[in-house]
Amino acid sequence: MADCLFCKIVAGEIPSKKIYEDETVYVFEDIAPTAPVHYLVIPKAHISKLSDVTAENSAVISHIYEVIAKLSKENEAMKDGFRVVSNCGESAGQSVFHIHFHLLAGRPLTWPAG
Ligand code: DGP
Repeated sequence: MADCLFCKIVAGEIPSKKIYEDETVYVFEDIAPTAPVHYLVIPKAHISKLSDVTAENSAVISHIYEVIAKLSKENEAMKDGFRVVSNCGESAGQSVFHIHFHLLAGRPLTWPAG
């Protein structure tokens, strides 16, 4: 999508610190980390937000969770636990409208979220 920040990151037009990449998924460090591990896990193909997931495009979401599970086995900071968050819509705090999953670990994570 032409005007999407995360599409530009996937295309390499905007630099990012890559953690993982395969055919359909890209993982990179959040620019403003809130935990020692704060990655953004995104599909390469543009989906704006979680409420736009359908039977036609949901395979990549399932794959995203496989990637997260794989990363959790490889990263010592994730061994004791981690959190996955996807803000959907402005009132939930979504600021970039390319679906993304915050992957957080490396410090005690309190609950409930604010
Ligand atoms: P959200 O507020 O849930 O839509 O999360 C968007 C996240 O994207 C936020 O934690 C900051 C991050 N972010 C915004 N712009 C950039 C950027 O240019 N590069 C990187 N790596 N992260 C960004």
